[in-house]
Amino acid sequence: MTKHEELLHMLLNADGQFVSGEEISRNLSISRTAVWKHVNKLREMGYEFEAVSRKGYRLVTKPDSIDATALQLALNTTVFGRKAVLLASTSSTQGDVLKLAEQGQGEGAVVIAEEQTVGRGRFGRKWFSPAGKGIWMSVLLRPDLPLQNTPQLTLLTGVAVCRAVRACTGADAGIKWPNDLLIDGRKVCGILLESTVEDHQVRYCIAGIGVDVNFDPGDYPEELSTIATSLKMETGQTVDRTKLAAAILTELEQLYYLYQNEGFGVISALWEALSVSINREITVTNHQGTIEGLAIGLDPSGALVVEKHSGEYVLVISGEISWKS
Ligand code: BT5
Repeated sequence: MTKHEELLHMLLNADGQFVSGEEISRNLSISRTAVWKHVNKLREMGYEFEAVSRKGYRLVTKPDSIDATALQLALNTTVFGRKAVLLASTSSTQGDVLKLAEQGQGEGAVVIAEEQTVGRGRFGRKWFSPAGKGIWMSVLLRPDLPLQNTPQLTLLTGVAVCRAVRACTGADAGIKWPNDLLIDGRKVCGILLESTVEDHQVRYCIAGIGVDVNFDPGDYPEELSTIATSLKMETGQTVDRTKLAAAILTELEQLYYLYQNEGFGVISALWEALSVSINREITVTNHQGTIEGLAIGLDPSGALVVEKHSGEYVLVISGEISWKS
């Protein structure tokens, strides 16, 4: 950690209380003048402090944007997010991570943007990603996997985001098969997993995660206003996007290593426990047509098992599901 990161760590840990200049200078082994210089460096990064003689410094506000230093301090990972590129604006973080992957960047590298101008969903759909309102993030994965198992990574990513959202905000988020997080029937997060393949083996995957964090109702365009929601709208609280991004990456790393060591079974059980799609009468629409039946659970490969009204079981690996509310 650099000195200003250490200083930030101390002030963040003080939870809004004063930390004396003397204590900072002792802990960081720097002079009082150097403390002042590092405080000013943090001010330039958007942090605001109250400085009172004989009391010291108190952190008053953090920058509104997702902050690189605070992200590193909040991460509880060894690899995921340790290489992080933070951008004010980009077309899509998926494309940025693709470039990193092609340059040979290692697993766990992340691009997070304040805004995406051409954010995308599945099947060429658009993902609305206005500045400062959400987490628009892509993560590079280099799993040793056959192509047919990549849907498991979509499910794993959904579990990671759902756990992080619940832990950080208390919101009652659930997973709609395969890739949406819903709160009270409205979409709060979408996941897009894209894979690059060679000889039926995955070269790398890019897990794209979009979470609507601090939207107010008026921030949505009309077509999303009845189907989407944000964590702020659901909890009534502005959510610290940096902490939430760090929590997502921390969950993602833990689950990803668990998956690599123990296989899909444990991820599948976690997914089923967080799912809002299981035990529902659903309609599945995909390129093969439409299927109606009861969603039973996941099979060992990660496909959704649906019991049709005829009693026949079908496995669904891609598509869209819907149900009557
Ligand atoms: C998804 O697709 O839900 C995947 C979304 C992935 C977005 C992330 S952000 C970081 C990374 N970079 C990208 O460019 N993408 C990834 P799908 O299941 O196809 O859902 C798309 C549909 O969700 C749209 O057709 C809209 O109906 C709805 N939608 C669009 N923007 C939304 C938003 N901000 N919140 C809620 N719903 C939205």
